[in-house]
Amino acid sequence: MSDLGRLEDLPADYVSALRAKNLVPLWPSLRGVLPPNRPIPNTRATLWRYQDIRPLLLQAGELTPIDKAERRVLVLANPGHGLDKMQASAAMYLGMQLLLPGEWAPSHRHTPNAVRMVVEGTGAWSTVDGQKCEMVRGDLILTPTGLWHEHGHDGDVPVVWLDVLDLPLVYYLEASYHVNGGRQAVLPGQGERAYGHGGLLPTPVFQRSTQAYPMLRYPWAEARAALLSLAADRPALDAVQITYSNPETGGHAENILGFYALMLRPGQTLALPPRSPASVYHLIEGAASVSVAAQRFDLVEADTCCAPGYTPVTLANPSASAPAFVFIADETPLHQKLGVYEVWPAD
Ligand code: 1HN
Repeated sequence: MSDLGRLEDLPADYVSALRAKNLVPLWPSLRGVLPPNRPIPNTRATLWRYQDIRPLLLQAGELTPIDKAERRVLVLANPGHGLDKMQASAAMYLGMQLLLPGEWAPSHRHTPNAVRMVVEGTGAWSTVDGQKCEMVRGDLILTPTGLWHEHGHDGDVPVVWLDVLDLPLVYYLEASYHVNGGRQAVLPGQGERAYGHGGLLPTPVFQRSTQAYPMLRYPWAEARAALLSLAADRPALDAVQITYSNPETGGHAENILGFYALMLRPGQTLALPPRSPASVYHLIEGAASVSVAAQRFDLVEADTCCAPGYTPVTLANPSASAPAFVFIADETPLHQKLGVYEVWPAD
């Protein structure tokens, strides 16, 4: 492979003449935008410990009232992208949000898709598209693009959740904006109950739902039970993993990011092959190590880490007796839709 010409190899007045006409030569930058054999990610393997986040988040609760914050969030920023970019990866944003008893985070809707993974506390709820979703540790609550959402808290302890959004991508597309609204009318019934029984879909007069997002709350009790029965039924299965899916289409729950729960059996080590999407690991229950290439993070409950794409990730459960439960978010639906999804053989 020959070295390509550098910008400095060109006469300065030629480069100026180009720039004056909004033109630039490709060849000095070609290897940067198209590196040989593998991408050079900005995303760095990064760990955010809940024990570090929690006191600082509670301090934010004292420093900034909810009406001065709208959403009281500490962003889990990846230093590889620059902290000000508020990115965990190219397409993923992560934040820890605090809602105190009696507080209300007003209704709005926006183009980026969000999900909440509830981390601690009880008594809070998120109303999405008129569905009042109770927030219980480990629950996944969707806030898909364009749907009204607000959060409230009728309990008496702080509630914290992890927000995962595709904000960096939607912002990059210059498509990110929000609209404020008034308090939503709460519709009767609990959306997830209608889809809470495997393979059985509501079909009034033989009609399937035409809602783009028919299910908004995925209770942790259901996901955990599904993982335990999968593990019990298939003792030889390595990856005891479920995908949070749209029950009407069978596809991913949201269009851009993918969401999964994984159970590691006691003592299990699970090697994942390098895949093109970046990924995020949040420990719901138990203990787990996440090794990203040569870097290893030992997660305790509520810790979160991320891995760049095209990198092998190995998960391990150090406990000899208890399973570990990990929530995973990644960029798989996006990569698949764009046709750039790849799985590489493990080295
Ligand atoms: C947002 O609307 C929420 O509704 C949380 O709770 C985090 C981060 C960026 C943009 C919008 C929420 C957000 C957000």
